[in-house]
Amino acid sequence: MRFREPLLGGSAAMPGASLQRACRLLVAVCALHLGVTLVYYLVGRDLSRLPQLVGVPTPLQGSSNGAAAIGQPSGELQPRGAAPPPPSRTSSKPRLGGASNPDADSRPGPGPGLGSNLTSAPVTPATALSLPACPEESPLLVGPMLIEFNKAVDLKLVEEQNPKVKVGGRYTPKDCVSPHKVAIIIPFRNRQEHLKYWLYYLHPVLQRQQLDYGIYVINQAGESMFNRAKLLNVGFKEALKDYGYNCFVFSDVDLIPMNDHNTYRCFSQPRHISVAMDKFGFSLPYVQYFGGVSALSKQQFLTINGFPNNYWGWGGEDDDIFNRLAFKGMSVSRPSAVIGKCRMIRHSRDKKNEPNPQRFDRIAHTKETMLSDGLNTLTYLVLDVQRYPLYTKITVDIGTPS
Ligand code: UDH
Ligand code: NGS
Repeated sequence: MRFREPLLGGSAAMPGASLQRACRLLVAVCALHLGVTLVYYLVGRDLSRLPQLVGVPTPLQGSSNGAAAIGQPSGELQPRGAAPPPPSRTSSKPRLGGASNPDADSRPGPGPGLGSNLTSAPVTPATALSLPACPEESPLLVGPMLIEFNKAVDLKLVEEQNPKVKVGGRYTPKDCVSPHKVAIIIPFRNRQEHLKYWLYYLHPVLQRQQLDYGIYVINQAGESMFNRAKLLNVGFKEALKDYGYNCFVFSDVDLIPMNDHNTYRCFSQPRHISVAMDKFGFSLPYVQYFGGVSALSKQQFLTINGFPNNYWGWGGEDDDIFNRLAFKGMSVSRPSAVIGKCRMIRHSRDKKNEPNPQRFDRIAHTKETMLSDGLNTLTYLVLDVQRYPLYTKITVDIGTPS
């Protein structure tokens, strides 16, 4: 009989040789087990990093700035100040905005049209869980600001000066959770120079105010008569498809606050923000005046059936909105005339925005018309959505006077 050579020398015939072999086998199995465990550990670590590399957040990463909520493209990874990325076009096909229940449109999650690819993920970013609530008044405010319109604005520089603003003009405070999820809606047509000033002045202010905000420029397509209030209705509906905004600030493009304590947020009553405009000698032109810049919570806006759709041309639509609030038993909240000072960029009257001769008759009938003219009868066609670094521009066909 021939015995195998022992692995570690010695004679197989020695007493205890079988025990020795068994021990060696056990050590070998243990080593193999350790090796396999190590390999699994290393592979597991690499796998957990993969989503980050391809721009997909892991469940725990989320996005503390909420930018993912608006379908932030991979271009965001580029350093700011690099070659300007083309605006991110999220929709080129016309979409019909119907008179559907606005609440239905605001639901997060997949849905038709723009909402399906831009709606925020219905999860709270994990980072937010450990952040404190933002204070009632931001500690970052500076008070009165010098506002002037004598130097041209370079938007590229404005981008560089506001590195925390994400594509589409979205910002979320990093150090605290803001209860104010504000969509700022700007009615627009052919006022690019004014828009540049607005972005230059407002982005720093809104960040200091610690708001969770997004900027929406609602651009009226075509040459027909301008309709400010209808554009604002469109902004309300479209912004809600992006994110769970709970507050809507409606701002003319040519109005700039002079004091950052004038917070662009909502209050328990509808808020009038532009209460002391330079062109009115820093006071109200009349007590019911609700034009320029105002803020309504989502609920306040829904309660008045949104804004009227049938004020074509200049004037009266802001008075109609005031009437709606009054008929629903609301009052107007305002800052003081000192905090509420603001400047308007001087300009001549726009073409196709001449005074509306029907406005006096219309504001005399708000009580009846507000039920049948508003969010429940709003129709429009979205022609284009562009996500610029500092704002989202939605070009829309709102039709012509009927
Ligand atoms: N708007 C545009 N484009 C237009 C018309 C209006 O973007 O062609 C927007 C813009 O945001 C503007 C807002 O709608 O700030 C309100 O426009 P408005 O014309 O009703 O009000 P505004 O105070 O001008 O800008 C009033 C007439 C100014 C006449 C001045 C004569 N010296
Ligand atoms: C009122 C208009 C409002 C307008 C306000 C200020 O007369 O729409 O003047 O206008 N109401 C009517 O015409 C019924 S402004 O001086 O800013 O051009 O907002």
